[in-house]
Amino acid sequence: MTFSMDILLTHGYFLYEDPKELQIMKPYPPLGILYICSHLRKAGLSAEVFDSTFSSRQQLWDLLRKGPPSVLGVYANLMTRSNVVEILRVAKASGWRTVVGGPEPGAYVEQYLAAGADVVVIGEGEITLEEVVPALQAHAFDKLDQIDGIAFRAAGGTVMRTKPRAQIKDIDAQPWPARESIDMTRYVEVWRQHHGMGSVSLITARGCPYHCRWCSHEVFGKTHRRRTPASVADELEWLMNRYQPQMAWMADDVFTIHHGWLFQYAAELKRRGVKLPFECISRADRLSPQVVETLAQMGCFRVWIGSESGSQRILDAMERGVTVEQVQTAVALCRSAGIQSGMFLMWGYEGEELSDIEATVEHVKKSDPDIFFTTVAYPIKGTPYFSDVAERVASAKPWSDSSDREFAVRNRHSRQFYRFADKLLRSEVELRRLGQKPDADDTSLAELRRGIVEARAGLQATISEVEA
Ligand code: B12
Ligand code: SF4
Repeated sequence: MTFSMDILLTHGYFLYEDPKELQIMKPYPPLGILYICSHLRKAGLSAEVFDSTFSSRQQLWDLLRKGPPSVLGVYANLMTRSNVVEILRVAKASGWRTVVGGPEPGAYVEQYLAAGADVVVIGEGEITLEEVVPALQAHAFDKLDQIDGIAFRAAGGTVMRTKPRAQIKDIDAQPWPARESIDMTRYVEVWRQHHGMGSVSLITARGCPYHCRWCSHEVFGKTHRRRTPASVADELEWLMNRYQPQMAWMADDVFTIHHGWLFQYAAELKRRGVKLPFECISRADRLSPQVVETLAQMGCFRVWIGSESGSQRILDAMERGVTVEQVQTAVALCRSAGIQSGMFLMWGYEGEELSDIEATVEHVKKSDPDIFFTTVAYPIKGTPYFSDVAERVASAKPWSDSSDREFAVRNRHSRQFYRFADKLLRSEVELRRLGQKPDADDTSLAELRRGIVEARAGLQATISEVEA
């Protein structure tokens, strides 16, 4: 990597240090910093990316210490906080000027500044960095107050926040992510080796206008901007020619959000004779029969649906804007079109009672998705859900060593309670599946029934245990 650069961009995700991720082995490139990199290059700045995914922190430390120091930009999300804090520490000790951005720092401005960031970028990074980089290079800290969309510590130590940065109007005019600045082939290869299919990712839009109370809107607010179908098709075709993937992940928040756009995009791919299997995320209410049929024709093989709960009362409390029946219908539609469905479920949202947990179990049994994942709700700072429970949020560890995922919400049921909820769900769903097979083995069925009895007894036994 050459060192006469205006900015080095990196992120705090080290795949080889994460035993869980090593089992999953489904890495995707950090599109945010790649978008920033291509933008800054187009603006005439020399930008490089140190992609931590396949590297070690020692390699990054060596690079930072070797210098010469310039400006370092680090992407941070809630999972990478402790790594980013360490990166900032090493960078500052080696004389770098530092900027952080991404979905987390805007919610923790004071903490990131205290951890060594000279500037926190709030919202989209492209235009803001175009202005921040020359200012930091020139050590013109007194000019920072003229740059929109940032927070920094002014002389005297007070934290200053400037006006919000206006969003980029025409996202199609932006250059595509600078994938050539990282070892993109390795991502595709890792996928191919572990899953038999090389995969690439791309986004077709920025921002989601819905308002699920636990979801972070830190970067794009509740806006929505789309690319044109032709531009997305161009990028997909380029990716196919350049990396020969067997599949793609459309990494949008809600790929099916705009039906008119989706039909145009499908027509564009058909006109070009382009078809690449893909997976995507959708809301259940954005999956009509025509949409599902179109997805199938385009090569979609799996749709991930945020189902969250089988209790309408809880979905309404989340302001999810979706009904339990819509989720069940969406899964059935996918099945009939030959598309797999994956469900995300959440335990422990405010107000959830045992009866809501039972409703979720019934809902998953009835829907019968191909795969489902559960998580215990965690309040991300900056979300309405966080504000709802802020007075009861507690962290056992210091900020720099923890994440919002580890928050305990005082007076909520204990972790053990939700482990029983999980066991109940998994055993009930498995029993239903196995019970439908004529050759089901009696011992396995008996074991699952035992598991269900144990889980229900566990739920009763722990119902009065709460998080402290
Ligand atoms: C794709 C995706 C994933 C993918 C892949 C990530 C990847 N490598 O691409 C996978 C499935 C792995 C994933 C996992 C997780 N994700 Co995710 N993911 C997304 C998603 C949908 C799109 C990311 C993306 O490409 N965005 C497009 C680019 C253009 O936006 P961007 O990255 O935000 O970048 C812009 C700005 O942030 C800023 N910026 C970015 N980097 C930098 C750096 C500097 C220096 C500066 C100044 C600015 C800056 O400028 C960029 C361009 O404008 C986002 C939601 C979203 N729409 O962004 C959630 C999101 C980032 N994920 C989120 C979460 C919670 C997770 C998980 C914790 C989920 C879980 N329970 O396991 C894990 C954590 C994984 C990890 N170890 O880091 C949250 C993060 C919330 C937070 N406060 O941190 C988000 C925001 C979803 C949400 N609305 O809640 N995720
Ligand atoms: S959870 Fe999904 S649909 Fe809801 S606001 Fe977030 S991105 Fe939008």
